[in-house]
Amino acid sequence: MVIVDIHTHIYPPTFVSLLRSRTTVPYIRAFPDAPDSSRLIILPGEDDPATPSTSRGRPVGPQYWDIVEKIAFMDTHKIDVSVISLANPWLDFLPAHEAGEAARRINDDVDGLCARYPGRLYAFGTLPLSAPAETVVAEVERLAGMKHMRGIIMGTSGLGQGLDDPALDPIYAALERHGQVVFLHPHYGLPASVYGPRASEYGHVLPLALGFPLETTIAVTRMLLSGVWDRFRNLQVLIAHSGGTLPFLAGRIESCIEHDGHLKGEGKLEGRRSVWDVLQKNIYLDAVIYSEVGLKAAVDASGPDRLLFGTDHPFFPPLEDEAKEWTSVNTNYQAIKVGFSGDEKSVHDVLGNNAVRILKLDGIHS
Ligand code: 5CU
Repeated sequence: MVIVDIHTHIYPPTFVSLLRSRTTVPYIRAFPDAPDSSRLIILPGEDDPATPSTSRGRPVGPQYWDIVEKIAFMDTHKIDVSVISLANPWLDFLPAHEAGEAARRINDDVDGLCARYPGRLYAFGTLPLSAPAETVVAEVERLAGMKHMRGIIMGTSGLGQGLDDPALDPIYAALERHGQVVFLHPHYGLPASVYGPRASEYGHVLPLALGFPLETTIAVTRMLLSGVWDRFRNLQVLIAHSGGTLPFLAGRIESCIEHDGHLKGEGKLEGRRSVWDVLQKNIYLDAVIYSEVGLKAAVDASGPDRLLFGTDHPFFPPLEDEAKEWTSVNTNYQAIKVGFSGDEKSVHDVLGNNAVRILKLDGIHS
């Protein structure tokens, strides 16, 4: 049996230097009242000066950037292969004139990290999405020829207007042409007002448990509504966190579309692909959902051959310093075992075989 982790992030050294050079979100720095540890501040709202610096963002250490730590984590959790990806917020924050060069540098850096561990590491590349579409397309083309790259990771903002923006069409076309999987991952959450005035009392729970999945669900629904998969019928998208809430809400989304008088009046219901059809032909889901209940919804929506194991490393580490194994990882392993109890083939498919097949991880045999 081969175990492949397709949801595992890295902030490679070039990106860490960039974050250390910044004073606005996203950035890495030590604070005067906790000078011995650096903190990574990435999410909107994490920079609130009213929050004590020791609970702003998250403590950050070598597990975020040192590939040796990634391999040690893989060994601890019996992971044979990882498909690493730059973590949020990717390059979304860079000015247009810096983004193309930064993407090339970071993608080369990540490809080089993979080369140090042949057969154990592959990667999703990063796109310079604040740059003009031609620059983004050029990086898609370049990534397609790089040895360890197996697709790209991106957030929900696209070129700044979301993933239903027609200006993304040349980029979707290039991704489809090269058969590159898009790993779609949230970052922005929901507007802070929905978390309420007491949000700062609740740590990161509301943005991470609810903001992330709903952001993802809204982004994908906008793609469906704008007909992205009607125009790009072979575009393959791997959605983080088992699709946000998409598997659970797909029926409701489909029904709301079918009952919408405006869409009918505009002729937008004719010939459209249903949400279910797209889920079964264009969408892969990771298994980062921490319970067999959510996992079953994901399997029912897209099928066991489209579900892929992941860990979200280096996020969600154990809170106890001495713990070796990560509860977050073991919870996902357990959900797969329980969710597919009595169906060993599906367990093996989800843990690794699907990733080997879908991402063409050459030379890896189960
Ligand atoms: O803990 C977090 O903030 C995160 C994050 O930012 N990105 C991610 O992929 N997982 C957890």
